[in-house]
Amino acid sequence: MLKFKLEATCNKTKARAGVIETPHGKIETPVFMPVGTRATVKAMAPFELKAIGAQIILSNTYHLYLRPGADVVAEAGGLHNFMGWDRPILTDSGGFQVFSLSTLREITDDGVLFQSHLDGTRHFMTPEKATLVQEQLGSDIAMCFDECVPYPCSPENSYKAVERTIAWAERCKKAHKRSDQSLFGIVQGSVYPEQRIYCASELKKMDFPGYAIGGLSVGEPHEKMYQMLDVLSEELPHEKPRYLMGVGYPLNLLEGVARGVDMFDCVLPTRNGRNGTVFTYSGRINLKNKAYERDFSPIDPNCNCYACRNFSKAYIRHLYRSGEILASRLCTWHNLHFLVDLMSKARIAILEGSFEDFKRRFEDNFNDEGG
Ligand code: PRF
Ligand code: ZN
Repeated sequence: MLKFKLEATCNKTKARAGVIETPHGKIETPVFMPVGTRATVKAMAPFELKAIGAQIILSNTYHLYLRPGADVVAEAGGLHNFMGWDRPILTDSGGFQVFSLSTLREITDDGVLFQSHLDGTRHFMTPEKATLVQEQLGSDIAMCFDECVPYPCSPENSYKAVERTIAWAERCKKAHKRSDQSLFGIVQGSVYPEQRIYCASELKKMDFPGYAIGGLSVGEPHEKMYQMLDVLSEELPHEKPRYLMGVGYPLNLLEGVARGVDMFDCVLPTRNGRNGTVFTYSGRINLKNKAYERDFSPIDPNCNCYACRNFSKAYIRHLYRSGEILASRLCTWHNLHFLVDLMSKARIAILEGSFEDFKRRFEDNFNDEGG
């Protein structure tokens, strides 16, 4: 069902520009996917996401399974109908959230027993169930149920998770029935190159229409993440899309693109936006800072988002200090625009053969230590 066309590759880095075709339309890559965990991208209505240029959003199996329940979403006609978003949707399998959010986890080869973070009820999630739930949600792209280990992790424990992730991918693939939905495999293996290569090569045999790189951006040094991406850029099939899960810090995005990653998602722009932290081409700033009390310039003079075209830093700072919800909305709007736009600029640079210059210029201007 899903088609991926590579349009250009950079001749100095491994960056690629491509187009993914889904039942809900085309996605130009590289792409940043805003996160709509509970069937809403926090603070943004779907028409606003369109105004920003968002091509695809991500939602979460774990959350929607617990509330309102996959049957409710199915009865609404699927997630697109339920939330009023008619562009592509990718759903994560819950393989990450069940480990990071629930309590009393008990993991066996069969699946994961966990207690809901909402009401303490007990549930048993399996690869088959995660696949079925995603079919009920009706996303365009579904993810395999995987085991994401924390960092640091011993090679032995990581290897066990890799074996389980491979076996579970096999079961997800077998359970997956919807021909209008594409199921992606997820590569685990912590920071161990041999395990990453092994996991990727086993998943490759199952011939998934796309591959995600999981288990990164979980606290490891950036250099380790880049090393894993370097290893996988050779191992994963070139003609399929590659998705780096949970990465959204601007410098990491460009390093990922340079290593052949096509898709990214992260809560960073929405979460940061709600507490007044915004990205600019010169770095990250917090609008609550006293320095902006009388700064009547926009968040970023180079940005043409709704927030930057109409409001000043001083005004948005005032909204934060007054507890007005428009503050969160404007900062979320700007941050999402910033990342969506960064990927679209990167894409144009790849097509024009100037990606390496573009990346260097961005890095030279972006002064920020964090990640
Ligand atoms: N697995 C899944 N979802 C994820 C991750 C993973 O490893 C990550 C890791 N950064 C984010 N989201 N299924
Ligand atoms: Zn802006």
